[in-house]
Amino acid sequence: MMILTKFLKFRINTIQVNEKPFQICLFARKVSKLIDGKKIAQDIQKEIRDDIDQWVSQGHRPPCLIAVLVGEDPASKKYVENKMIAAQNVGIVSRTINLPSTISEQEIISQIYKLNKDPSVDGILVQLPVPEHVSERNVCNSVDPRKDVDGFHILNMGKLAINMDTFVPATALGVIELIKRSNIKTFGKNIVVCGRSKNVGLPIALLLHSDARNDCPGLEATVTLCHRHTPSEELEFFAKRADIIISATGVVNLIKPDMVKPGACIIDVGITRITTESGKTKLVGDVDFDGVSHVAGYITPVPGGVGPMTVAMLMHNTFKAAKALANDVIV
Ligand code: BQF
Repeated sequence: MMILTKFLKFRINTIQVNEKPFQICLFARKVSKLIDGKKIAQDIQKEIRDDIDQWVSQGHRPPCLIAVLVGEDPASKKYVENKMIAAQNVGIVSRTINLPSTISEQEIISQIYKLNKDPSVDGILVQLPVPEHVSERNVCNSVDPRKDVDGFHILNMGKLAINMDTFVPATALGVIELIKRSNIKTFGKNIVVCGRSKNVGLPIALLLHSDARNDCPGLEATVTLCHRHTPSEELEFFAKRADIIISATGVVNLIKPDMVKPGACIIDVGITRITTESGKTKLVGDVDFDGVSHVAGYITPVPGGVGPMTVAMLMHNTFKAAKALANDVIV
């Protein structure tokens, strides 16, 4: 019984039988706690707003963020739009530079060099992905590391890898902040990260196994990084032992209820646009949400989970860049 009550929830419902109230006891499967990324992102944006208000009242100009958008990808346009709205909400001045998809790599890079030199610009982001004929690596490396609010420059990635203070890529920082603000402990825990992309999965894994003996907070987890060549039975083996599963693959329904330890925390970083039977498009994550939410202790929704956190943490990084540039220190 002890074991049962841990995972089951009793619910007393009052129903009417022959016009008399009857109390019945329902056995409900435990429903996990929803991690409301939208709400947490709003809280963070309020905090940043207050800090920026104070910064400006001390006589500084507002922070300034420039987004470089190459081409017409609708999802990318939407993401840039989300970032511009968030910037406005927190008191960051922002502008989007739209470039045609036919532009050469060299022309994109010379645009970025101009922004690097412009003292009124604090943060520069290049919306990814860039067109096929452009090297993402060259473009990311052309951003001044002090203005690299996405944290994708090799210098900042290197700093992250050795746990130095740097611009942490916004999605990774968003995932960590969701975990912290939901009071979920990572010290000595087993964490499975699915997906090893350089911009998302890898930085998440780097942060989670960070050591407090370096100059960073230190999350101190045992991290297993699974990827496309992890056999499904191995993924299942590691996932079942995980206290936290973070999935960033774009594989719909990768994380199923029978792979999850009861009470585990599930962070869904996946975003896939699907068309339902009724012909509408909607966003789904990597996690079988309806199934997993009956097993997990905590779960993030898609949309409204990690996505809004990515945007909020970009604002955090932009303010961080503005402060460091104004004080002439290197982050
Ligand atoms: C939400 C991104 C893949 C590739 C490049 C809120 C965003 C998304 C979802 C958003 C993302 C994903 C961004 C929600 C920025 C997150 O309500 O669930 C916000 O704007 N994101 C990006 O800039 O580049 C990507 C995903």
